[in-house]
Amino acid sequence: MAPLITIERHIIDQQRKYPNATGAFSRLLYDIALSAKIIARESMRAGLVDILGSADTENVHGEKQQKLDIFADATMFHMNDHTGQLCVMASEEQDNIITIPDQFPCGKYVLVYDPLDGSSNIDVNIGMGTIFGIHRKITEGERGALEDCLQPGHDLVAAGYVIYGTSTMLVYSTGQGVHGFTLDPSLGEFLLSHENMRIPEKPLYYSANQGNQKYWTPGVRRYVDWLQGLDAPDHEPLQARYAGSLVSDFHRNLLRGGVYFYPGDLRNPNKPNGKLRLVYEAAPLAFLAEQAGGYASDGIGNILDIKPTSLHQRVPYFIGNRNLVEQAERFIQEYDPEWLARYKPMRVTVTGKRQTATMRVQAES
Ligand code: AHM
Ligand code: MG
Repeated sequence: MAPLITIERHIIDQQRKYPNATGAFSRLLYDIALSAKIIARESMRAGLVDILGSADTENVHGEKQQKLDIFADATMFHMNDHTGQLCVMASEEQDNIITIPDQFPCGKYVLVYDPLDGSSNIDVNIGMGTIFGIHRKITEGERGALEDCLQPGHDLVAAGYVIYGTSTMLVYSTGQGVHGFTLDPSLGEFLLSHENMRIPEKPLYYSANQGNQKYWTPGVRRYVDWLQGLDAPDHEPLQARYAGSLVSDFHRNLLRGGVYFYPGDLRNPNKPNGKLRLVYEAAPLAFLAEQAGGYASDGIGNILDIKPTSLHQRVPYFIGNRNLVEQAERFIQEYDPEWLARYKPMRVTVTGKRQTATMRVQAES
């Protein structure tokens, strides 16, 4: 019988590679996995208990929150507020940073998360996910601050997601490859099922909300034509698949190859940034994509090089096989001068720093 590797064992095995590790980082990952199990259990019962449907409240983006959103948000917070590993958190569902309650000690890590991504799918039983990113504390003082949460993706020390689909999976990376674990409901354990995940070289799919095509820029429209093999005799068309749930769409493309995109558009001249949030969604998955041999871009350059200037900043997003994402950049560069003139994110390019940050935390944690 092949040995069963639980996520706990995997985390401990990784930690053993670093003689100076104190275990703080490993415990943080363990607590996130435990939060995921609780959210998974609750989402499996959606429809059976009084958890389905809207909670009649709005989040910071003016969107209606679902009850399961609130549950997932509270679970992430309560499973991580008291452990002494974190100095601050930020959630897509909260207006401001989440401080650690005064009665609990603070640690050296920062947790950013989208507790339930794709939650518009709750009522129709389509997969959703939790996305998380972990940074190191960079500010002085015991308690964390906003600046700790506004770090570029290339300073992430770990990132991951949980997908609540036909099975529940947790996929994470600490900068040493991407590893996937499937929840065995009978054991209540995440078991290693996908070691060293790599995006297949030959992609199968593209994923986008084509209902928005009317608002897309000329470059993005040409890009979709190219993905479909139009005017590209050497290029086989990709198949379209869109769940409307970023984690599900990303996970499929991670396993099968492809590109997901949610571009900026010209609908609102003052907001050319698309829909997805840099801190909670775009950067953590970009970190995973790079670790799996892929790439994520805002249409201009690496998502990981964008310095967030606000907690809920949105970014245009292209993620998946590197060649597919770079092709989007080429079309945008050539055909979208109007949009390029309006979209000006802050970039911090620090060659070589990405690896250094990861290695630093591995060595010190
Ligand atoms: P959410 O965090 O409020 O769920 O929004 C993010 C979701 C993504 O999961 C998904 O890819 C996208 O929004 C779908 O948006 P649309 O319905 O506009 O296609
Ligand atoms: Mg989301």
